[in-house]
Amino acid sequence: MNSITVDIEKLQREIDALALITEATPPVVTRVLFSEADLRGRAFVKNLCREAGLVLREDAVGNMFARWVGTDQNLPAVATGSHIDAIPNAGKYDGVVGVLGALEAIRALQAAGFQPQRSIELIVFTAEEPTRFGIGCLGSRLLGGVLSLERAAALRDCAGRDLEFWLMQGGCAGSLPSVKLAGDCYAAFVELHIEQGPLLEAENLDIGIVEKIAAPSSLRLQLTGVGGHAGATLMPGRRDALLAGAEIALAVEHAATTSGSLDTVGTTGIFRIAPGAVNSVPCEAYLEIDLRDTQVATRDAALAQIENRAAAICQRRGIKLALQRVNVDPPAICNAPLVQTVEQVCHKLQIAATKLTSHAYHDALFMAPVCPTTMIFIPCRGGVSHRPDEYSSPAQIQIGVRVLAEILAAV
Ligand code: HGY
Ligand code: MN
Ligand code: MN
Repeated sequence: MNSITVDIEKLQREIDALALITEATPPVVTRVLFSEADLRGRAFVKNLCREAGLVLREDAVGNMFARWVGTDQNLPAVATGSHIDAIPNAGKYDGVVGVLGALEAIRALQAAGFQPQRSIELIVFTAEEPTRFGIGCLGSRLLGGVLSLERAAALRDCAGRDLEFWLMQGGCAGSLPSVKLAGDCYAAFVELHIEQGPLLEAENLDIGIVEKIAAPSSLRLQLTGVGGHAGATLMPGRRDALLAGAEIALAVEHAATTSGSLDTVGTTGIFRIAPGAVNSVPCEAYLEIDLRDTQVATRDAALAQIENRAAAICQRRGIKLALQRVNVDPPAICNAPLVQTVEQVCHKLQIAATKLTSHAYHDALFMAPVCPTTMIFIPCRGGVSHRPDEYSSPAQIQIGVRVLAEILAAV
């Protein structure tokens, strides 16, 4: 095989082009599951995969698979990939670097004359972001069989539309049970992703090799109080759903900041009220809470504290509380030999790398129980992500793709 050269100019043009496929106004990127922009983004990526001569298929929930067929079909493939869906007000690198960068890693290997023995498969996972149904990693959960078909069928978006409705919108075909991967389908899964944190930049490192992915959880709370006229409803006896929600949001912050662990992070990312008139006492409040930690015990203790506080707050304020645990997931421990292979590649290429824990979750979290898994992180400016000013430089992306190409050839 000749030397591997990453065409970073071509890759950057593709990243920039995909960023223009958005529900928002560029440079803001928003692509929610099976929205018109998400469908255009998927078509854009599929075309690039076809141009690279990859064999495409899509499963019943829209996970996309683009395979470079190897010479030995009996060997399990090596997989890579990430997501192209994006939350509201997002940037253009989260997920996309792991999809278009993986495609460029494959093209670089093709150009170097590499002929894979085991197939190399690029996966574009459906709905890594939780925006549509409130649960993240929908596609990889179903691939790994960790989301029951009953739970999947019961998912609803904020307008009450179910998964079937959105699968129709996405043009998906097939049955949900067919999505689950067979046990020995992949020899390894390696996901390239921006760090979404400050460590690599702060320590002037080029690559992070993920050993562990933090344990995510999320809650949905529907608070029902009693509305009324803002002028005529005196303060004593009010049952203001917004104020109960506000106390709960502060309880989330308190649980996270007093857990004893800096890794406990709690966010009330969605807080809607009704009826939403300045002269009407809020009778409804809807909250979505995201809580994580690298240690399950600490996360679970904080979660229980939040649930208990929410119940007590609503009890005291005469508010009806409907609380749902949307997901409570274990952390993922990445495959040590695979981590070591990435370390050796970085050493061979004289790339400054370190092992680390991912505080963000990724599809790799649900691929880890399926096959040996790790992630390759590249720095992002100021550790910023889930914002339009998210940024990784072409040079940083090029190094990540270069390392990924070596890994795909080495596994
Ligand atoms: O929220 C996360 O950790 C991921 O970026 N979806
Ligand atoms: Mn994200
Ligand atoms: Mn991501």
